[in-house]
Amino acid sequence: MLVEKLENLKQEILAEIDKVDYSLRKTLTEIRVKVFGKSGHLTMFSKGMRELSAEERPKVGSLINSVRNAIEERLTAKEKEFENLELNERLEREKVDITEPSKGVLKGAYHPILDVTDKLMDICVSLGFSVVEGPEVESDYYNFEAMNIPKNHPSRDMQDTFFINDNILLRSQTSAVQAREMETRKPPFKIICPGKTYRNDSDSTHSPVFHQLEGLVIDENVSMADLKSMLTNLMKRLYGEDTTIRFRPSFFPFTEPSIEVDVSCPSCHGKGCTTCKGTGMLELLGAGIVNPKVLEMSGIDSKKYRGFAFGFGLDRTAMILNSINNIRYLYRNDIRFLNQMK
Ligand code: FA5
Repeated sequence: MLVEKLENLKQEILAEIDKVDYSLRKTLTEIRVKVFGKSGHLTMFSKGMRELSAEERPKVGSLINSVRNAIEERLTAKEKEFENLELNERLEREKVDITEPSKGVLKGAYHPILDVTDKLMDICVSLGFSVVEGPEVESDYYNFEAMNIPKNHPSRDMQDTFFINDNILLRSQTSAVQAREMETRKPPFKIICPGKTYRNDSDSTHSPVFHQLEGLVIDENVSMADLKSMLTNLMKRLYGEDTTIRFRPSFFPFTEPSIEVDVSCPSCHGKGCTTCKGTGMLELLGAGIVNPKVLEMSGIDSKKYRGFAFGFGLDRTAMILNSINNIRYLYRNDIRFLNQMK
């Protein structure tokens, strides 16, 4: 009786498995649970073995095993068959035609200001400078007073900036980093500091946010000749050997003597236009021999050490390098403009 029941179960389940087609493949799991699960048919037969006599038990036990093996084998074969079908289906769906022409890869590019900053930094590092950074939100002391620009001094007008309160402001020059570094470093040293600067300025060559790169060299015997030769070297390496450079006497409270350096205008190449206000040249940087008073304020012995410093306007440097005639293009994020910079 039991043997017959087991045989029927086997035939019934095998037929059921055979009937399952690919679209109903999940049914296989249901069949598996129905037969082998906790309350599955075969499990119930195994549990019922306890009630059999010692004589019947091995016979029925081996029959249960053979039914289990037969069903398991058929189930596994069917599962394998469906797995293969599924794999083929995926391979067909995800086929890549490697002979198809590519759509092209979109390449990014450095923003002109970042590009020029990197180029200048590379040149300066090759000349032995270390790169340092300072805060953009700066104290009045480091931005002005330590640079020999006391409160209410008229030269503050040249660098009208944005004040957070009476003593905190958005730095108007990277020269603020000079004072910080001179307080902590022991001469001799050579540093550059690139970064954002802010002023209440706005026209085709002035922006309220712009970028500078400050350079400072402190040593025992530095002179104006060293400064001029270093700047000429820098400019020629950046703009090419045939660049026209002009040194002009100027005034900065923190350098004495002071100079400004101009380069031929990118728009008119020296002829004179609205960008350069008819002069044919664009002012690019300020520089000079560090005022001994500034050295003393930062705790450096001005009898033993001298220094020179320079402050590049990086936006103007980028304008000249890429023949850009309005500084605002650098800040508009117009993709048509940026694409031309690649
Ligand atoms: C200074 O800021 C001095 N700290 C430079 C310096 C450093 C002199 C070390 C001596 C020793 P100046 O105000 O001239 O100097 O600015 C330097 C450069 O920054 C200018 O030549 C110009 O290229 C750029 N610049 C100044 N204001 C703006 C602005 N609003 N927008 C874009 N570039 C500017």
